[in-house]
Amino acid sequence: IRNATRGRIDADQGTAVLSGLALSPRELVDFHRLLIVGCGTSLNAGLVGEYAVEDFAAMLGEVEQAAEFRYRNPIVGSKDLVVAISQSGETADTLAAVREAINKGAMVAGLVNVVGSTIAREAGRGIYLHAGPEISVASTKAFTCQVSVLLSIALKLARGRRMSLEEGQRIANEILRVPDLVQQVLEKNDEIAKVAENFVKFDNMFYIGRGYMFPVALEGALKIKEISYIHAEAYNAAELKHGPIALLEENMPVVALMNKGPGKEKTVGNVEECRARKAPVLGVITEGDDEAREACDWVIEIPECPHYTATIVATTALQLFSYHVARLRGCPIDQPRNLAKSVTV
Ligand code: F1P
Repeated sequence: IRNATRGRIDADQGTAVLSGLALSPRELVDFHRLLIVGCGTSLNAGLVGEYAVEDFAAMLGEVEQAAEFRYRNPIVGSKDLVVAISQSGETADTLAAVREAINKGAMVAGLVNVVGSTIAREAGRGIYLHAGPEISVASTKAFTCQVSVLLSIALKLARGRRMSLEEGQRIANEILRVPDLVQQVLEKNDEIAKVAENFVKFDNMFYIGRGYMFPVALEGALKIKEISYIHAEAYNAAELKHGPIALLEENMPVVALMNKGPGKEKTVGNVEECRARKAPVLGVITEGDDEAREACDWVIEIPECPHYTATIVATTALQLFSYHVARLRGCPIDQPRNLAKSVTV
């Protein structure tokens, strides 16, 4: 994370890495919409970006599945900045979305790990994440760095539009706390491994969260699917009532993102509804939050932080949780079956 943001975030300048976007001052304030495309983990990170752009900068953000983009004649043009996110920089669907956006006259930037990759070259402008190569097939640190940079972009856009210097600096300071908060989560490794023991026997899981915690639920479910082969679905917590609730029973554990922040009380209510239907619940909660703890069967505690940075902190906890479930189930964690590092067809 320190690398991705180069340790330098201040509210007024944004980060050094943002210069890769190569937006003129006029383009920076003029463009109408930040449209983010990606696949898999990169798509989930993009959703955090959409939320942050609308939350910080009050401008139109949108995230779209790169794999759908070219099949639906999307409306995109010169007033759009399209940010294509890809760890490998080679994902075929994301590359196709880049080409579609360029053909339609949009400004296109890549957010990639791999220097010189096809998306980086064709996008023409962009930001390298400096996250280093992913050793395992499933993306982990790429997500962390993608979200760090997306938060920084949102902050930069906010400063260009409406946000005061004080407010901007407050957010910048929160982003700079993230490496230490992540370190605190990593130090809970043994506790998380213990919680994971309870999940080895399950074949299905739900993940729920609302607001910024919804993309975290999506990424948590993706990681457990990819490396432990447990079928998992993520919903925004309110959506649970609109169908999925029919599946709740004692063999359908629910991972609930209940850390302190907007919507937490409502999510605690959803957890009570799950447990009333005998579904066991693992809560990701804020340290010392007894109300949330009592609502759950098991908890993973994370340090207190705003929801926008909790996207990284809570995801790290869920990555570690998935790792231990996969390990206990005897899965080949770094080389999951059927998955390729870059999906180039
Ligand atoms: C996208 C992605 C990864 C996933 C797996 C397959 O890759 O879906 O998120 O973990 O590696 O590819 P990328 O476009 O970010 O390289």
